[in-house]
Amino acid sequence: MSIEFVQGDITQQETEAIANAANSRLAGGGGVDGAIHRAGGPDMMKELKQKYQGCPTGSAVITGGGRLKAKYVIHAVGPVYSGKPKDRELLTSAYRKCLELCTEHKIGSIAFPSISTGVYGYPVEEAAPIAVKTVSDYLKTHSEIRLARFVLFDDKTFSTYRRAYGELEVNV
Ligand code: AR6
Repeated sequence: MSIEFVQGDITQQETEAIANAANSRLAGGGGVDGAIHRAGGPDMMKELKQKYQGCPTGSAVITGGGRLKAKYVIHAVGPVYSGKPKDRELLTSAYRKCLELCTEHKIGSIAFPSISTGVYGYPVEEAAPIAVKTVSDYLKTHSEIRLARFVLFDDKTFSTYRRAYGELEVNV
């Protein structure tokens, strides 16, 4: 199994799938969601509207990637940070659902943004260990996914994820 961390723009990734940090109305928005819809073109929103009536927090749905290099986009809905224990559960299940959709659709590589740590206010120091552990645990038991890559936009987010992965390795 392979987990990678890169700093950059997720819309440029050539993994088979990229994950999006969407909202439960699947209505598009700012941040990474806006960037993915702009780069992917209007077919993605059309498909979302045709196939799904929103998506609960902590879950995810899949569409084609439109004009992106990635064949699929997995639209995940992370929690709006509340400081309650439920946040962790919902963030874990958002990442997990993305990975389950990969298994279901025979997708061997996926790139993730840092779900919930922008507009949704989840402190990156808290979110990074949850994200990294959830993905790492899944990959250990699902060899069909050969690559999970975290694509982090800014320096602080990138270094926090790298550190979280280092600490995870120490603890296993
Ligand atoms: N590539 C990778 N990461 C990015 C990119 C990019 N092109 N652009 C931003 N980020 P956010 P959320 C980072 O706010 O907190 C939207 O309006 C960003 O720096 O995009 O889950 C949706 O429609 C941050 O580290 O997602 C929802 O309403 C991370 O992506 C809401 O925001 C996530 O920030 C979801 O909020």
